[in-house]
Amino acid sequence: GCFADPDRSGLTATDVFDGMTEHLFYTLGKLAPSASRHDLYMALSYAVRDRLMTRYLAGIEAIAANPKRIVAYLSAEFLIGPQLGNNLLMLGIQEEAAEALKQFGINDIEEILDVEEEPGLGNGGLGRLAACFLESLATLEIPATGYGIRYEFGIFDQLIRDGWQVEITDKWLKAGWPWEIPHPDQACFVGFGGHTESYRDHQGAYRVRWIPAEHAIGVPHDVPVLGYRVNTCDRLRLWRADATESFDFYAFNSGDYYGAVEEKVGSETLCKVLYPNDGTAKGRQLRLKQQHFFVSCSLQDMIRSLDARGIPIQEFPDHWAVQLNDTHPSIAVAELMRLLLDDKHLEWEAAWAITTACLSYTNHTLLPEALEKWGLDLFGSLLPRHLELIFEINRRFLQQVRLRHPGNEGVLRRLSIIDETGEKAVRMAHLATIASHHVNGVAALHSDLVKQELFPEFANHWPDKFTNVTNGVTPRRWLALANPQLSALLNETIGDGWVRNLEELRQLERYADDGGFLENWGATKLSVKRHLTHYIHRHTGVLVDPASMFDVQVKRIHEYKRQHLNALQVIAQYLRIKNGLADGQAPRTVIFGGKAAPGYAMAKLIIRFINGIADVVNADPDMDGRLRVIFLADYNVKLGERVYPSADLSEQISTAGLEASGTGNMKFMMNGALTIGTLDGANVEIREEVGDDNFFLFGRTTEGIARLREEGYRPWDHIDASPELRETLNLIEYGHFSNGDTELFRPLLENLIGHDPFFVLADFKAYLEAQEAVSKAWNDRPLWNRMSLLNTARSGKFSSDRSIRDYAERIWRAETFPVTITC
Ligand code: 26R
Repeated sequence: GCFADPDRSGLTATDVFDGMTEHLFYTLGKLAPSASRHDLYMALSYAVRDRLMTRYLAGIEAIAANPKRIVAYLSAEFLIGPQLGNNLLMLGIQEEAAEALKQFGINDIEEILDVEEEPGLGNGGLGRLAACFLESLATLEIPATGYGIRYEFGIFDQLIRDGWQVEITDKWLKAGWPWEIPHPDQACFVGFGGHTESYRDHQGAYRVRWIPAEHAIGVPHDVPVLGYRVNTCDRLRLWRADATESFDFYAFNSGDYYGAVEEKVGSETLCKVLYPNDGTAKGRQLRLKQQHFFVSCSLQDMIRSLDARGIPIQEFPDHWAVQLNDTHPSIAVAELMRLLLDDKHLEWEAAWAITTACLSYTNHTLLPEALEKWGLDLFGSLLPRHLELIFEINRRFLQQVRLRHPGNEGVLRRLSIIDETGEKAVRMAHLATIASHHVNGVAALHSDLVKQELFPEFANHWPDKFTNVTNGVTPRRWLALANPQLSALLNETIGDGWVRNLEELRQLERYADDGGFLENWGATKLSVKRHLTHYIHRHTGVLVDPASMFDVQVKRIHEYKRQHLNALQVIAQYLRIKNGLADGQAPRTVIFGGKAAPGYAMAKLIIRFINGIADVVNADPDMDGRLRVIFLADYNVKLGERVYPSADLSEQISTAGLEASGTGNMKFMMNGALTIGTLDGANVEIREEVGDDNFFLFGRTTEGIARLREEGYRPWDHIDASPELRETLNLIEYGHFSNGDTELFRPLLENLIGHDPFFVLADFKAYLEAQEAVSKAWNDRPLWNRMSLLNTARSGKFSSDRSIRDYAERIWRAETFPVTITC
C-alpha cells in the first residue's frame, strides 16, 4: 500500500519549499518574513524528516510482513554528527534544498547547515565508528537498530583559555533537536538494587525473582538513519530515563508530595551526562547504572517485538543479532539470562543456548585502565540477581576448563570472570567473551594482540571464536559530504559509483602519471585548504598560508597517541630554522585538535604545551612563511568535516601496539593525505594497501616496544645520542615556551625522561628522519600529488561498507532486505 502523504514525500525544490512553508506555519508558529536562521533550519529539517518517515515506516511494514534477522548494535556511544546535510545527501536533494532556501532569502545553504548543534553522544573513535556502521547498514539495506543512551549532556564543549582547556556543558538540546521522535508508549521499566527471593512456581519448579529497590522508566527516542539513495531507513533508538510515578505512590505518600518529586529528580540524573574515557573512579557507579539501564531497555524491546508478532522466544537468535560495542553493554549477558530464566521461565540450558547464539563482542582497546572491572560490592548492591547469574555462568564455565586442564589452578585463575588478584571484581571482557559466539578486534594487528596478549587461554580454548574485522568509515560523510570539491573531480573523472562502492576509486590509478591531472589534483586540494585557512583565521586570529603543508593531528589527547612527540618535533623544526639548518625544510602549518578527559592532568598539560609552542612560533618573524602551529578548539564531527579534506599529512604516531585501529587515519587517506605513522592499528593495513613508497613509516614495532619494556627503557640513552633532542628538551626546561616559567612543563619533562610507558624519546630520532623524508617529497610537488592521488585511489578497503559486509557475512549472518515504496 501507500505509506505516506505524497505531499510530504516529493523531492523537487518546490516540494521542499512547500514543506518548509507548512512547518514554519504549523510546527514552528512563524510567518516566513519573521523566520530566523534557526527557524529555517528547523523548517527544512522537519521537511526532510517527513521524507525519511515515508521510507522508515515502509520498512517497518515490510519487515513485519516478511521477517528477517535484525542487527541490534548496542553501544553506550553514538557520535552521529550533524544530520541535516547528511540526510540531504542521502536523499539526493542538496540542490533542491539550496533552491528552496533561496526563496527564503538564503543564498548559501552553509549558513543554515551551520546552525545545527551536533549531538556529542560519544567520546571519539568508538562512538563515531558506531555511527558510520549504522549508516553503512542502512546503505547496504540491512535491517538494523542502534540501541544507546540519550544523554542530556554529551561530551563537553572545549574552550581554550590562556592555553588551557576549559570544559563547558554541552547543552545540545537547548534549542530543540528535530531529528528524534519520542515513543512514550513503548517505555520500559528497569530495576536497581534490592534483593532476590526464591520460590516454587505452579509446576513446583524452583525459580528466582528479583525485588529491586528502585526503578527507572526508559523512554525511547528514535532517530531515523537513512541509507544512501535507497529506501532503507534504519533506526537509532536512544533511551531517556524518566522517574517512575504511580498514583499509588502519591496515595501512600500523601503527606510527602515534595519528597516524591525529589525522588523523581534523582532518577532523572541517570542519563544526565556522558562519561569521559579516562576510566577515573568518579561516577563509576552511575556509569554501571547507565549501562544496565540502556541494555535492559533494549533487550526488553527486542523480546517485546517477538511477543507482539507471536514469535516463540526460542527463536530469538533467528530474529536478532546482538553486537556488543566494547564491554560497555556486556551486562547484556546476565540481563538476557535473567529475562529468559526469571520472566520467560526457560531452563538454564535453553536460556544459555539462546544467549550465546545471538551475542557477539567487539574489543576496542588493550589499555588495562580501559578494561572494565566492577568490584563485587558495588555490582552486588546494584544488580544482585545479575551477580548470582554471573557466579553460575562462571561456575559452569570453570568446570569445563577444569576438565580440559586438570589441576591447572593458574589457568582457572586467569580465565575466571571473577578477578581475585586484588579486591574481587567482575571482569566484563571475560563475561562478554564467554557468552559470545564471536569476539573481534578492530584491525588485523589488534585482533592478533587480542588473542596473544589479552586472552591467550581463551583463544586456545575456542580457536574459532576470535576473529578480525578491520574498521572502516563512511565515504558518504567523510568524502562526498565533507569534500564536495574533490568529489566533483572524482565524479568527472571516474563517475560517481565510488560513493556506493569505494573500490571504484582504483580507476584513478590510470591518472597517476598524467601530469595535467596531477596538477588539477593539487589545485583542488589547495582550493579546499583555503576554506580551512579562513576558519583558522576566524577562530585563532592566525593567518596561515594555504600553500604550506597542512600537517594534521586530530584525535582525543592521550599519551599513547603521542601528541607530545609531534610537539617535540615542531620544536626541533623551530630550532633548525633558528639555527639556519633548515635547508629543504618544507613550509608547514602544524594543526592539532582534540579534547582531554577532564580528569587527565597530563593530557591537559599537553594541550597547554602545544599552545605554549604556538605562541612562541607564531609570534616569531623568523618563522614567517616557514612554520605555524595551530590548536583548533572543540574538535568534533563538524570540525572533522572541515579538517580532513584540507590535510596534506596525517599524523598517526601512537606507540606500536596501543592504538587498536584508528579511524581518522582512514578519513585522511580517502581525502588524499599522506600518512606519517608507526606500525600500529590499521596503519599497518593502510600501508599495505597504498604501498611502502607512499607511506612514511617510522618507529619501533610492537615487538620492539615489548623488548624495550622487558629490557628496561632508558630515555637518557636517547638524549645522550642526540644533541638535537637535548637542545629541544633544554629549551622547554628553560621556560622558552612558558614565558620563563620553569615549573609549568616540569611534569611533562619528568615523564618523558623519568618513567614514560609510551617511549616517546625512543622514537624521536626516527620520527625526525621520517619528517625529513616528508619535506623532501613535498618539495617535489608532482611526486607528492601522485602519492596523494594513490592514497585516495587505494582507500577502498577502508569503507565501513566493507566492515559491515564482513560482520554481516561472518558474524551476524544478516542479509539485505530492499524496501520498495509504492507511492
Ligand atoms: C571504560 C570507559 C572509561 C571507556 C574507555 C574507553 C569508555 C570509552 C573508551 C573509548 C575506547 C574504547 C575507544 O574509543 N577506542 C577506540 O575505538 C576505535 C574504534 O574501534 C579505534 O579506532 C581506536 O583505536 C580505539 O582507541
